[in-house]
Amino acid sequence: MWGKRDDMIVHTFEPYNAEPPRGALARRDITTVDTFYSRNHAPVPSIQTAGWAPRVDGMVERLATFSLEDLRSRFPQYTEVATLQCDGNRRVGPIEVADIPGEAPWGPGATATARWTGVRLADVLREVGVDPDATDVAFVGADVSIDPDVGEQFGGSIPVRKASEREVLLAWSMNDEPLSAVHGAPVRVVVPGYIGARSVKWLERITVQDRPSENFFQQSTYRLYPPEVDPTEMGPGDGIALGLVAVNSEVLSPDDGAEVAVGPVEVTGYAFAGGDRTVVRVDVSVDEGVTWHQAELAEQISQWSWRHWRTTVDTVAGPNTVLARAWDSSAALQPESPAHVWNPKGYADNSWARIRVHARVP
Ligand SMILES: Nc1nc2c(c(=O)[nH]1)N[C@H]1C(S)=C(S)[C@@H](COP(=O)(O)O)O[C@H]1N2
Ligand SMILES: [Mo]
Repeated sequence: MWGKRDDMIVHTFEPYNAEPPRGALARRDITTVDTFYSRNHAPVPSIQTAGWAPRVDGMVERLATFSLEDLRSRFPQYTEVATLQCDGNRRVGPIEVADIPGEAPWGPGATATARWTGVRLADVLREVGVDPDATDVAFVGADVSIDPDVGEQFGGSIPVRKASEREVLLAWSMNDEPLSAVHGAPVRVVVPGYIGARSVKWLERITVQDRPSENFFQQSTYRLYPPEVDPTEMGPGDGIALGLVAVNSEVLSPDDGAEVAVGPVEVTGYAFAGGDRTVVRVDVSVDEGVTWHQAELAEQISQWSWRHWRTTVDTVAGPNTVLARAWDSSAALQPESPAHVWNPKGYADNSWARIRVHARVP
């Protein structure tokens, strides 16, 4: 379905929400398109590229529309390797702490990295002329939520300052192939370092304005509420708007619950730091965090990408727990447990990675 591998873990078919098993992400800097998770709030819209031309409006000197051909021919083309991470990534952790009704139990697979090609949003904004009093750039996609409580197109915004950075793209290509329908064709936004929700797919409209987007998906979802509140009683603008991604990591191999041979076992995983931070260290423990040792970090392939890591741990016969925790370039460290980060919608679980393996004596 949607060009994805057969072993995707499908949370819902319509809208399509699916992630690969963790092992499928292991050891590869770039995630193949068939393995890249997909997160959708509405049915995938069918868009004819001919006739499609997103419009730029709001606090600009010149209203404009740009077809795919306009974007390709009028602006220089750039490629960025960037990781996308959904804020529901790893929600399965907080769900184990206390139930989170109505939210899918995403594992660690709602994180993936691609090579995105397109034009810089900054170049497009320069072309239309941004009012100096503008503070935010809002995006709207073509997909309309089927939830009667929502009933609007997907959208969200980022600060003008971020929108003017070179890494933010209007992309038509993923891993050197044309963007597929489920990933936002003809053109999507890619906002490296920000929660996946801001990388709006099926881009239809860009509005320069003096406040954050009023869209449901900016004001009423992707908000961090305090643990004691009932999320159904929250209104637009309540809680903290999620934006920059916090440092996070996961074990990718062996699989959680795997059987391994007793003795040395190779452990691999990813670590990711949002904003313009990078991963600088990953620690691994097999004694519940009493002692740690540093994993070997793979090269940072782009400022905006995850970093893979590997190490060898010594397992003892029977059950073993493997923990991992990453540090970023601001010296931020992952918090210990999902209980520490629990919030009523289960967003932003960046607690220590924890898997169990069973070591067998041959
Ligand atoms: N138009 C539109 N854009 C969207 C979404 C959506 O539902 N509609 N989902 C967002 C969310 S929450 C995430 S995490 C990413 C997922 O991108 P992907 O499906 O290409 O992996 O797209 C974002 N952009
Ligand atoms: Mo997301």
